[in-house]
Amino acid sequence: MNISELFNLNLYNNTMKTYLNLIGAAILITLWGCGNNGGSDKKGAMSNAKAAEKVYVAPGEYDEFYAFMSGGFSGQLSVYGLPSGRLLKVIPVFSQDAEKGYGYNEETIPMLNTSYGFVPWDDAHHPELSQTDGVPDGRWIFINGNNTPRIARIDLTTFETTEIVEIPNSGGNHSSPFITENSEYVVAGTRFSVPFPQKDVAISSYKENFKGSISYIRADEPGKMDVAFQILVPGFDYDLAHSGKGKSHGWTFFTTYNSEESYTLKEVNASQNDKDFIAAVNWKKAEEYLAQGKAKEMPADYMHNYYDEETHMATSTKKKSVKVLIPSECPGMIYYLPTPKSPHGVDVDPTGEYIVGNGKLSADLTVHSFDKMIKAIENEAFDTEIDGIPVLKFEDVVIGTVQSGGLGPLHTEFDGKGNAYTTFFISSEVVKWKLGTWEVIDRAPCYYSVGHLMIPGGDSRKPWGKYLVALNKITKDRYLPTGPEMNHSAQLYDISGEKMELLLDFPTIGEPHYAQAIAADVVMKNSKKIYPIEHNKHPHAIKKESEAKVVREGNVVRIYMTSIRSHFNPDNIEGIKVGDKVYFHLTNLEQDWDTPHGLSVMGARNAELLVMPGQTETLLWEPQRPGIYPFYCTDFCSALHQEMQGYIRVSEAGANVPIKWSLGED
Ligand code: K7E
Ligand code: CUA
Repeated sequence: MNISELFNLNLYNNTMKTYLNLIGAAILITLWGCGNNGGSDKKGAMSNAKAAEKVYVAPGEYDEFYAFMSGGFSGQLSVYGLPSGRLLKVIPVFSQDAEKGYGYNEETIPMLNTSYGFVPWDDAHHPELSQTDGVPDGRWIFINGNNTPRIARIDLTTFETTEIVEIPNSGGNHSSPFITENSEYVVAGTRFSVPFPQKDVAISSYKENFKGSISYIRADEPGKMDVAFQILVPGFDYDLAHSGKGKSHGWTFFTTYNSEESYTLKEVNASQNDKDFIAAVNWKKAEEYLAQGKAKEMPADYMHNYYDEETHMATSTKKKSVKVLIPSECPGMIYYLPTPKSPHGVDVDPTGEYIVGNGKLSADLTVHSFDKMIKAIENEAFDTEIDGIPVLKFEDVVIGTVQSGGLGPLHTEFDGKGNAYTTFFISSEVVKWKLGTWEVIDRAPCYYSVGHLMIPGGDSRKPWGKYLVALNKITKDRYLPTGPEMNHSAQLYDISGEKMELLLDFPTIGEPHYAQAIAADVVMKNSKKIYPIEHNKHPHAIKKESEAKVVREGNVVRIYMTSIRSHFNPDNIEGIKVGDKVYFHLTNLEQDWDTPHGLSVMGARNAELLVMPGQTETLLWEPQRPGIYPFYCTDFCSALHQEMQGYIRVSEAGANVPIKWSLGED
């Protein structure tokens, strides 16, 4: 929701008028009431010197945490160090990235294949670290693509995207990819309900034809990500999710809005019901039904793309069907927990007992109890049933309400010391409150309009609980102006004491909806430095310079090329003709850490290659005009980097210049 939407809503809906006027006022205060950021105004930070000391990481020293921030509409994942806020890397995931050649070179193009063909962009919201026993284990991080529903796995030994699976029967993969306690599954609920399976119907037939889907994606084995099963659910919007932990392991909780099942002017029509739901899915039960053969095999088109680290190559496999479970045929598999008005985030505390619903149009937070929920289910104390899904009674599941005094709660995380921290978008603040007593302990303003927040390990069983990062939607005057577009902004707070203390602002890339962080030592000890050349199984790899060659196969020319400081082999090539498809298969023979070589070719309608030590990558070039074309290394690799260059001669289509290649000879 953005501000203009909120104001528009005001025009349309009288019943909400008073409330929204309040919202409008709060926004005005938030955005303009704080005034300009003059040099001496510290805006909530502790004394500059004290804060600086807490975020200072001396030259050559390491940060304490890796933070992984979603790139939102950049489609990528960025890696920051905490507490310094230094950008360490941008990992391309769903979008082509010219810097690394991702999605441009032949090896990674298949990563972006979907059932719609090559889709070089997505909107990435939620990074989610793999877990063992409910604790982030540093093996992988997953992230969702919202637009063309997908989930990606990033391997944290290489910090590369290694797997992407498309989610069929979904429209807007938002409640994703929240993980189960031992990384058994990542989940994917559809934000937009659509016809299931897809078909051509009148949009006004929504209630009859549109359905939601909740998917469980097998996640614990690299290369084997697949939709294990889907649950067909009513046509609501499934917004966010979190899996249970500890005592609630085996369950996942999904927020829903639009239980009205409206399909137009949703800002008004999907805000009518006083309560929507949290869907509680017993996935262990679903597994039982699956084993009993209760699932229907339904046709579905979706892609699974996997990057093999030994062949240095991604392949796409088309999948043809999914297993679908129907709630009315699978009693005990799913329940609805009534939750005030259009909840956004749903967050489970480290003990697994408290399920926090962040009702974005409500001022208060609603906390449900897992134990109470189980008791209500055992007593069959149901209010009603929707499409075979029992609806529990609100008073049977609710255990507490946090009277926050804030407006527009979105997301909650935990510090592992009995405290919860919730973001309030409209009143632009983080509120700290106590689990069990529900009392507010502290509040800190955010600059401005915070969405998610993140505490390292803050959605796991064992949060590190030392820092909190607020991920803000609006930047305005926080940095030097950069024209109409300002980067989004993150703010780091020290939460080790009773009061939150603002330490640092830093700009981010794209829109970091959510982030996760992990203690650096868990990840860095497994970080790879090179790809051993002897393990390179790329079909067009060569292992030494003497194997360099140029081979013509009809109008396809394959250049088997090597790079090592400071030359390519070969560096003179002749016999290429207009109309040829030229493949540069470049193997980087280096076996030292941080010694990539790049390759670019004049006029190639492509990006560079950036080849890591021991890796092979391929650039496709279709020369259009005769002439002499330089190519060169793009990454300043050595004292003689500028000399790392060569020439290719391109002749007319009908020419009879023979294929010839060389390095340092006539
Ligand atoms: Cu709240 Cu996409 Cu998780 Cu943005 S979402 S804030
Ligand atoms: Cu190789 Cu620069």
